Amino acid sequence: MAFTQAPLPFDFNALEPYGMKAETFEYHYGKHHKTYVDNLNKLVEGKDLADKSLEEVIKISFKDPSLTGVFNNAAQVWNHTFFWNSLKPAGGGTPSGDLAAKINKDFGSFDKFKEEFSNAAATQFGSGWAWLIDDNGTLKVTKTPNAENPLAHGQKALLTLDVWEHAYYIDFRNARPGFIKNFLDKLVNWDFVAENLAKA
Ligand code: MN3
Repeated sequence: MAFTQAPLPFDFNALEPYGMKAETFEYHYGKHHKTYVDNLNKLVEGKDLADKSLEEVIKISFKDPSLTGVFNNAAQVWNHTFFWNSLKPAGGGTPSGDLAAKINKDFGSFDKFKEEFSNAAATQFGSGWAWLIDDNGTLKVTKTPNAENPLAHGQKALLTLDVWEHAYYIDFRNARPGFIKNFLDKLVNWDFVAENLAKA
């Protein structure tokens, strides 16, 4: 059974009032993300891996140096779907309820979380991802290079930001810090983060 690309959870132009053009999604969803799905399907065709879940493929291939290509594409399929869900029109601002309390407890304050997340996203050298994760019950900020993700490390992802240059070049050119600030101010889907936190 082939892996499929999950639909984008909003229209291509839905984030235009919030700093991200339709053109970004035409390329990032329509070309980059789609290519990872197509490459993954080619790499696992006719193999046992083709019948496993995407999450299983990520965990298995991360531990096997002969499956680096499979890992890179499988993880990028998963990471991008997770990233689209981390965004919403008129998002950003502050979380509420249990999630807000947990952030305050584990980071000291929401501003401290924002500072740590911004710093991780800005200092990931080259391509990669910034994450908010649940690591055995404690919220932490991490960053990963290239396709690597919390799943591969046995951690639960709650929120991500793609900091590959293709993620921000159309809207922010080379200015990654502007992209990070815009994400936190206007785009974070805190409902998605709260749902992930509540999952077993
Ligand atoms: Mn990307």
